[in-house]
Amino acid sequence: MEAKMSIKVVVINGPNLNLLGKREPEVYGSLTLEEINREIEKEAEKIGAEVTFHQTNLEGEIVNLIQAAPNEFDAVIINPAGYSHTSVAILDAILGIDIPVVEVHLSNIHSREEFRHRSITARGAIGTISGFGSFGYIMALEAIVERLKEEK
Ligand code: CA2
Repeated sequence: MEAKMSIKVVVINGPNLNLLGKREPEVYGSLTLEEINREIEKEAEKIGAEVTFHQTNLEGEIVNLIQAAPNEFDAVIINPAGYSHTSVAILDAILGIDIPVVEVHLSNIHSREEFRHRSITARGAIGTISGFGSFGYIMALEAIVERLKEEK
């Protein structure tokens, strides 16, 4: 019998998201990044996906992670955090890979300060989820699994 292959997804979180749960809970929720990752992992197990997590405060490291993603993974979930609004380098890295990328924001970037309304990096994503807190990562995972099933 052929073994069922699970969909492999890398979750990349950008600068300051290591502070989740420790400051600004009214904006970003009270869960730590570790707790959010456990929630994503639980969902992944249910739907037959495998998830790997990275958090970095460094723009170039995000670029490296995105470039390397297709060697190991079927899709990327990314919250580029503050770099969403500034980083052409991260956008270019996303545009340079041929696996689906979903952008997630915990907060609703459109209801916040004007400088957050535009995400430069989102142009490279198949879709963006913003404003649903940590549940956004779960939605992103489900969207990816559905999209990859459709493509088969
Ligand atoms: O809503 C999101 O997920 C953001 O990507 C979060 C970024 C922000 O710059 C984007 O506009 C929207 C900021 C992440 C900072 O996270 C912190 C968490 C706790 C305490 C301080 C910062």
